[in-house]
Amino acid sequence: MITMKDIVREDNPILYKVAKEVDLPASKKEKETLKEMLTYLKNSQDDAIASKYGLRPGVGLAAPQIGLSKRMIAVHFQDLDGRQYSYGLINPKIVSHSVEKAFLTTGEGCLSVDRDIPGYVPRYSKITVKATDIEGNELKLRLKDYAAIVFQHEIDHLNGVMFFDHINKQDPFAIPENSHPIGQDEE
Ligand code: SB7
Ligand code: NI
Repeated sequence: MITMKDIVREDNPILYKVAKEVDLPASKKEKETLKEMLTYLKNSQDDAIASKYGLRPGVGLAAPQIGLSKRMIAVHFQDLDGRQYSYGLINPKIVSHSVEKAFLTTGEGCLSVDRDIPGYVPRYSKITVKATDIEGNELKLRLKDYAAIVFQHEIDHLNGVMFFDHINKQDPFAIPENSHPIGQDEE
């Protein structure tokens, strides 16, 4: 079972490397790891299990965050309209994106970062992602707003990019160009 002791922190160079493509079909071990990553997310969102094992709640997890430099991510969350997203994905790729951006009014956090880093993180408001799921099916997902933000946070981890890399250093709460807020005060 994956717990916080398995999660590498921001001082680990693996988080700043470009992760390797997974050869398809994925191995049994790679698929098991991806299932474990998804289980971490589900467990972390169950109050009883999370408090028993000291899990920080997470909506996504990328393989480099457990010390594995391979292009695999897991996501498990509901968007603001209540739509459930639960996927383990191999070699996810953003194949197109909007010009328009979006940002969470609360900023972002990361399981690999043990401190609050305030500021808006500009993301594309719409993306199309192609990936292979755990069963080996090719998927094409059209995502917007909150869902698009979560997927971009995870895919960034595969490219050695952290959420704080996107925050405006001069003015962390400057409204990004061409963007709309997501969260309490949206629309
Ligand atoms: C806020 C949090 C996340 C994504 C987008 C906005 C995920 C946090 C958990 N992770 O560290 C996953 O990489
Ligand atoms: Ni993260």
